[in-house]
Amino acid sequence: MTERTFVMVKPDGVHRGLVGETISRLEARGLKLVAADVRQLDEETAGEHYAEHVDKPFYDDLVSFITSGPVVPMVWEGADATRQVRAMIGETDPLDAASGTVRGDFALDISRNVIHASDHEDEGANEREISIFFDDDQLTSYERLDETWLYE
Ligand code: FUP
Repeated sequence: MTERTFVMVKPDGVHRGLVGETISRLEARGLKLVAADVRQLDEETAGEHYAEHVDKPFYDDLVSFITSGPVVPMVWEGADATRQVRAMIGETDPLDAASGTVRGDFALDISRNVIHASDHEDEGANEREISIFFDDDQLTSYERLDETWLYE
């Protein structure tokens, strides 16, 4: 099913120059970039994004880190985009993330794992997260020229 999913390069990924690498991987896979931005999050947005973790011991560090520098929030579209992207970013803890995934190739520490993507096991997380970061009119609809070669 064609769907949209939310992806964000975190401050460590931006500072380490991994924005292009991340976009390249998703683009080459065939996913379609429909929104992207560079911004620094305020505490309110960070709190909304990480609301499910508010009672966790790592919450304060999480918010302080994600607001500490620039992030690159994006929306990507494609068949089963949420699951496809999650497979490409790897497990939350880089120690468990397979080589070939973004976290498995570029991260060592769970709290500096380069990238966020909506979880396909959390029903509706993709749409909910997209709406925190983008208005509907910021999501661009277009066809990629190679779409006939990406899908049957
Ligand atoms: P993910 O969906 O893979 O980004 O992971 P979670 O939503 O479970 O966690 C969000 C972020 O919290 C992770 F990216 C890193 C951070 N985290 C910790 O710092 N320590 C933990 O024990 C678990 C998560």
